[in-house]
Amino acid sequence: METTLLIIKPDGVQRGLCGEIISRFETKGLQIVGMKMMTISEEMANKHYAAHKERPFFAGLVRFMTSSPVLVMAMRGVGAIEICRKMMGATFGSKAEPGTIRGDLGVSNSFNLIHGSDSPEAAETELGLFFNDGEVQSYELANLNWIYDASEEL
Ligand code: D4T
Repeated sequence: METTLLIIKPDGVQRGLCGEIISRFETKGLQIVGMKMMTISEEMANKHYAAHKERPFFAGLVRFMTSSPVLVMAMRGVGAIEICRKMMGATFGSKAEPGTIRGDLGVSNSFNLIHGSDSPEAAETELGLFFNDGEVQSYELANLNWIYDASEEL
């Protein structure tokens, strides 16, 4: 099992797309193990997007991510990191494939609705940044045996 960090960005919250986006992950068979609404501070946004510090879009990205509340989620499943990234689609809404969240729900390149960790290392760091101890839950999914074929995936 992997746990990944997802953020429904300010545009997703403001456009009323939280339910639609969460529903896609739930119906896929992923398990929500953490969720909270928060307004990201400038300090947090700087940390989260530190890798992009020198990029020309960095200031706008930090302004956008701190402009309005976001919904932060911890999502768990076998291969959850890659599955979520695929479901999100390519970075730019204008380029993302139909069937993906960004491809179906947006056209903007900077307002791209959702963030998802892109590696196990990033997931660990980002979960630590956005969730405090005890905020990510551990519980058994009642229908786990119908989501995974226990003889193969687990
Ligand atoms: P995040 O990190 O938000 O999940 O997005 P991606 O992993 O898909 O894309 P990224 O890290 O390359 O970019 C982070 C964030 O910056 C915005 N952005 C990106 C932008 O406004 N202009 C650009 O040219 C790029 C490359 C969009 C996502």
